[in-house]
Amino acid sequence: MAGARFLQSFKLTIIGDPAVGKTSLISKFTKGFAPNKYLITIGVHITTYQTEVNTKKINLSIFDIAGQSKYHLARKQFFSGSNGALALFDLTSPQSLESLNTWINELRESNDPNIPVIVLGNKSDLKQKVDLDDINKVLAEINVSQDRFLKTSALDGSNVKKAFQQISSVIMGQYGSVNGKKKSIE
Ligand SMILES: Nc1nc2c(ncn2[C@@H]2O[C@H](COP(=O)(O)OP(=O)(O)OP(=O)(O)O)[C@@H](O)[C@H]2O)c(=O)[nH]1
Ligand SMILES: [Mg+2]
Repeated sequence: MAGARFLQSFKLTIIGDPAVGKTSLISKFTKGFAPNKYLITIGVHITTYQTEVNTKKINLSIFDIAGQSKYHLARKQFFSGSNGALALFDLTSPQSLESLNTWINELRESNDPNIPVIVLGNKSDLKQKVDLDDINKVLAEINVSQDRFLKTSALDGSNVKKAFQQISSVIMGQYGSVNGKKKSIE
């Protein structure tokens, strides 16, 4: 139909250790505020959100994956079909940085191995306890370039919009159709 608008949908998966701030980051982005206490995610929590890349509207299904190891077995089925990922660690937790390797490997096993990934060092409002050298080392190990790393804070909102904008834009570049004929909404 001439003049019809089209909405493309993508699956964005959020990964990282327990308590790094995945749920808080999504809430800050989609609702404008982060919960003020830790509510452990069980299994997976899915939020749909409409955003824009270069004036084109896109629909994101944001999969908030539980970080706790007891949900490990269930994870792979949630990874499947992801178009992109935000991989979080906590800037106050060296252990959460080390864990990124495992998270990324699992994600790539269940997807296009070239799936776009942006790494976020979250809790930038707190005193950082992770060395930049160690961050760069892990980025090299997981084959993510340094321009795909951002420090964020779900608490004060720093770089939160930028993180979702950047991953949306890379996803569109990699998986978006040229004329937007994936899904008609009119
Ligand atoms: N200071 C600070 N605290 C944060 C930030 N993001 C999250 N938190 C706190 O960290 C704790 C864990 O946050 P969640 O968002 O629930 O963590 P999660 O990664 O979803 O954890 P799981 O669901 O168990 O995988 C909560 O107490 C949050 O308030 C941040 O940017 N700065
Ligand atoms: Mg959570």
